[in-house]
Amino acid sequence: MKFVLLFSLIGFCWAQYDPHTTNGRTAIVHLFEWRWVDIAKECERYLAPKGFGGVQVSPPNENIIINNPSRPWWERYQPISYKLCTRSGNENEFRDMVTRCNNVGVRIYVDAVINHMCGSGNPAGTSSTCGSYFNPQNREFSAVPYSAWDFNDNKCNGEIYNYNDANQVRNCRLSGLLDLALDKDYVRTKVADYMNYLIDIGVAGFRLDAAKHMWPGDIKAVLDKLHNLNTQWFSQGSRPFIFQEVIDLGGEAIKGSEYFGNGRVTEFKYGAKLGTVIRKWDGEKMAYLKRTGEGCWGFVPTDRALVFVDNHDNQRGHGAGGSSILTFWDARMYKMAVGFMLAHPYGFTRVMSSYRWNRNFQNGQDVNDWIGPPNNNGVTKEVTINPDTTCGNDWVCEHRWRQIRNMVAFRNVVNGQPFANWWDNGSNQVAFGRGNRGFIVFNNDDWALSATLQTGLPAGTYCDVISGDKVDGNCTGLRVNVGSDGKAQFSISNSAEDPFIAIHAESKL
Ligand code: QV4
Ligand code: CA
Repeated sequence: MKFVLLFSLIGFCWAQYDPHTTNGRTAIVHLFEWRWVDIAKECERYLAPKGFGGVQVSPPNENIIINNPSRPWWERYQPISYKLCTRSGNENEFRDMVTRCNNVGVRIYVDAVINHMCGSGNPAGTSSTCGSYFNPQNREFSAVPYSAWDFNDNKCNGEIYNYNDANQVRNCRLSGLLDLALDKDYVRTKVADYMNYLIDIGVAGFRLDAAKHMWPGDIKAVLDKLHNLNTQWFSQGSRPFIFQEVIDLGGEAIKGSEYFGNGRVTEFKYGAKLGTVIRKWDGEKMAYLKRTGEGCWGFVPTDRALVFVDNHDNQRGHGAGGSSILTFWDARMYKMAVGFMLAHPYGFTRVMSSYRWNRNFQNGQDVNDWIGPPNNNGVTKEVTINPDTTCGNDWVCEHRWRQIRNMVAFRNVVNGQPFANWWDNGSNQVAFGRGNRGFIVFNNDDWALSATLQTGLPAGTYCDVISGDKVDGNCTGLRVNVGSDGKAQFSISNSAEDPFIAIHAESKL
């Protein structure tokens, strides 16, 4: 009996930190602004076979339609109701996506915008993706319904100005967005009903948008109302996976650790640091990455961290991280950063998948940072797939880049293996392994790397999964010969297309 109790307790305490991926898959992809029909297809044709654990989808609930500027991506962060209709699709398409993805072992995580409704300055009307009526002036959202009683105007009648005042950060309006009174059971119940509707459809968990702007206790009150996951795809008693968007780079009243009781927390310091190091700014060197993780840099503990190189905000100058953040626009450095993140054991990892837009920098600011997804007169374009497996219609599909796709597989192969065999040249040439299952080498110096390194791997010939693939018992890219002593010779030119090499147990010939 005692053993059973212990087991259930362990199971219980892991609950909301566990992404519930199938066969221990270790990374999810944010298919930002993708349509539900395209995500369903991507689960079946790509994400399942390539070992992706799941997909973070854009907010599926009804949002305001903004026409000035023309349909910005951020209109989806201004809820009008919890009806499932947006530019990504309708409820039937959402249901079909969740079912088809779950059926091939790929989870769906919903971006839940529950701190607020639309901006206070918008005109009343039915300019919304489901046509529901709303009136920001009198706080009326008739399709929920919400009224003035359900907002925080009596606690704070203004915007957040001082991020050192926890009360302001939680009770005032973030960028003028009408702030919900999540201390009220009526509001908590409306939010929980929305999330339970999604849970019953089959989603595996949630990204809690603007979590910093909600009291941890109010979030917990909502989470306590949530159903267990749908037993059609999840084991009995599974709790929704929760990761909270809390931007904490230090120096503010709100700390990410306040939210650990509710679930994981986004660690923005990770992408900011990695970007600075790989850009070699501020005298940073990759050799300093030897002690990455909570120990050395005050990061969120690895079992509470949701980590990423860039996200939909900071890839376009919104949110946190500043100019050090690496994105698909800086492809060569970006692949190194994503490769490092996926090879290192720290955190639960999320890969960004973006669309291109025509950036227009004026005084260092991209004045086109608002531009929404590729579209025809507001209708989001299909994700077309080219013969070379890249995406068309201006979808970037970073998750389909060989170097990134193969590092997602690398992370699965080495899952559970310890960080080992670190080597560096005191500058920007570094290498490390994961037990006896994987090894990676980077050359980010301005001269060639040539070194014989202890990989920790069994003797044999391995295909480098950065320069190519293992196909029909052959390597389409570089080969690495590991001797019986586990050592291998590595040469990486500093002008190589991708100046890093990665090998693992499943790329062995
Ligand atoms: C404007 C004025 C306000 C005025 C208001 C009146 O600036 O002073 O009171 O009108 O209506 C858009 C516009 C913004 C506008 C606002 C409300 O950009 O100018 O205010 O709408 O009308 C995204 C975008 C925001 C966008 C918002 C809502 O980044 O620009 O605001 O969506 O459409 C902090 C938070 C963090 C947050 C980050 C961006 O701690 O939680 O800022 N990140 C999340 C999401 C992000 C989203 C929000 C939160 C809000 O990742 O994408 O903001 O849901 O760091
Ligand atoms: Ca709030």
